[in-house]
Amino acid sequence: MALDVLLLGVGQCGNRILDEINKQAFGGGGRFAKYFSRQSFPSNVTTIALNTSKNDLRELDFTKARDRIHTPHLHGVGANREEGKECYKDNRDVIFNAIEKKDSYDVCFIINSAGGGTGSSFSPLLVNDLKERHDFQLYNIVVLPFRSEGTIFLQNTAFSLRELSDSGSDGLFLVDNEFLKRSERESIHSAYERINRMVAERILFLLKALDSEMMLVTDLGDFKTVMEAGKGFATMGFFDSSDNVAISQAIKKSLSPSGLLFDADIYNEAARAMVTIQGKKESLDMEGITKEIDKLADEIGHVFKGVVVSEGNPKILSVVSLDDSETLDDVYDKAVEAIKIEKKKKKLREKSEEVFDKIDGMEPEY
Ligand SMILES: Nc1nc2c(ncn2[C@@H]2O[C@H](COP(=O)(O)OP(=O)(O)OP(=O)(O)O)[C@@H](O)[C@H]2O)c(=O)[nH]1
Ligand SMILES: [Mg+2]
Repeated sequence: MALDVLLLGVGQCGNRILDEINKQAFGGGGRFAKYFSRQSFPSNVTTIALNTSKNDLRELDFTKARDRIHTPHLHGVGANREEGKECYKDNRDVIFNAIEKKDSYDVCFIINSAGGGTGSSFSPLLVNDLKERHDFQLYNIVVLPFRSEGTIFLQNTAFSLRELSDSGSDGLFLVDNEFLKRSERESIHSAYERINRMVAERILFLLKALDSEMMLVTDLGDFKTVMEAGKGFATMGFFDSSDNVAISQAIKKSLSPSGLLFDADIYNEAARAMVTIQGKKESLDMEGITKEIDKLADEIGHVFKGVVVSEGNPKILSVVSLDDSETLDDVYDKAVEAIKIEKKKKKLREKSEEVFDKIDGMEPEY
């Protein structure tokens, strides 16, 4: 039985990643593929893009018009999470009418940035409401800002992650723009596109890993057990292998910094893991796979293993829940500084109003 999956992309970042998922699922068949081709998802996937900004929604190329839900608020909420929360509450019915067109799902992923206003404020409330009304598993995919993006984005990140963690979510996958950026020369636009491609590829692989009917596969139960461990945060690793890479090496690569979406010291910070390998039969050295996974389990604890026979050289997806995170600690230290700066500025603003007091009771003389 195929899984029923709900993918929600909220705010600009979430919308774009969702659109990239749709693009890859359609086989990248060009701008108009949505009009004639069928999604090649293994599961029954419903995709919904939610945004306060009509323009952001209009930009999407691969997400059907009926899957785009507009909850109007100017051109977005301008990174103001309080306005975002109000807007969510005003539009709850519209949102749930779209989501509940279908009776039920097995699992849901909500994708958004932590730094912006719309996605970061909608998603904790959405999780709360969804968990109250349904009993499917629900995970968040949250994109952390470049650290240079400013105080408001950092402050939003800190509060949004805390709210998500209290919302009843079954786990948060972190995607770190800062960690994934390359050189200063790469434009922000191409960095976004590259990062979005990475995230989309991993999510599609994960759906395949959870929804395969072969032997030795990982399933939604294994995934749940991995995500239940640790502090509720997780990273995802990936490696697309070529001919002359040994499988043990490929597994290691998927867990190395070049494969991860969020920086983690796997051997010290991991709680549990799930490693799924997909590739042509001849390339799947089962002994090598078992040996490497056992070694990993010795280091970090339980590791679920899945093997899916398909075409091409081996591809590896690693899902790792985390007990600790030095990177996240650092984000919160920076957020505290950011909040202090904003506080100081607010005080200054209040003070600057006093300048008008100087002419209280006076009139212009001509
Ligand atoms: N990886 C990635 N990050 C993005 C993308 N678009 C925006 N971001 C990041 O998301 C944060 C900004 O949040 P947005 O998602 O644009 O904000 P929003 O949810 O639309 O909220 P408002 O615009 O404030 O209403 C920043 O940290 C950006 O770096 C994208 O396409 N890919
Ligand atoms: Mg926006």
